[in-house]
Amino acid sequence: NILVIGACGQLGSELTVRLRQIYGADHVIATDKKESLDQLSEGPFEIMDVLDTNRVKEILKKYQITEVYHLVALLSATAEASPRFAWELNMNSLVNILDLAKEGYFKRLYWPSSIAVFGPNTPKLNTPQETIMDPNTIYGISKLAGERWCDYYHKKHDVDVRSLRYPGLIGYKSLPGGGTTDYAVDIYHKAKAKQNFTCFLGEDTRLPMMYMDDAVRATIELMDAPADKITVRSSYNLAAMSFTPKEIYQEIVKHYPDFKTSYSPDFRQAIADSWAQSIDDSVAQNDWGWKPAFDLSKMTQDILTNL
Ligand code: VAH
Repeated sequence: NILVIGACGQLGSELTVRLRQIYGADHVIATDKKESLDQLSEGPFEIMDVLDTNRVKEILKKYQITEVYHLVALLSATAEASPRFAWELNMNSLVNILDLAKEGYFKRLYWPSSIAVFGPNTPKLNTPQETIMDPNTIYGISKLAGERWCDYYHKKHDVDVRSLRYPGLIGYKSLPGGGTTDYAVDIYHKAKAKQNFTCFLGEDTRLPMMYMDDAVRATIELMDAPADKITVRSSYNLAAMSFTPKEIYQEIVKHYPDFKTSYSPDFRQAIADSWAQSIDDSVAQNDWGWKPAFDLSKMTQDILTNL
């Protein structure tokens, strides 16, 4: 059976629904610290604080879990407001889960990293899999440290942990979750609601982005790949597209000619400026056949049709 930790989050809610479609609702146990969501109602749900190791052990045994998706973290902007709690939550939860894998409570672990592991001195264009990484946000520091713990536990204890450095993820089924890339989620809601949009990043801020459908598929394809195909046990670079607030606005205005936007950069501009602008994911393509399906125009079409 599969356990999703953080099932009510932006990624967790969509990943849980997809996993249940593939493996059957009863085989995918959704957990979160807070109450469940309507879209998770057709399968088992448990309230669980990932930092409560005894509670995690109880759930792993109760449902005979073999695979864990540990998705809990404070995202970049939120983490800057609570650095110590973000470090404790993002790091202690991962190390707890890695120890449980090492002790044999389950077989395979997925844990998300991010382009936030790249920093001001990382090459910004076609950022390679192996490169300088000097993140200057607590979120990025916690994801970089987490990658090192994953690689260490794979090499020292043969833990089958797999990870992806997600670009900014854009999904329309949940509201923005405290990420620096979440302007690209909010802009669609505002366009659909016929409201004007104010972007918290400058119009030319280019960032790597990915439609949630692609991110969910990449995650499941990586977890289904044969172990001998996986050459990266820190975290794989993963890419689909890169765009600026101006470019996404110009795509949306094709559908909503009266839609207006303005730009008033805030503290999140400095976070965005420290990150890579485009990602080289050739290692993921070569190891397990990664191929994105959505570009900006196809994503915009899909979101505005379904929102
Ligand atoms: C954030 N959406 O903004 C996340 C992501 C690329 C950044 O990890 O914090």
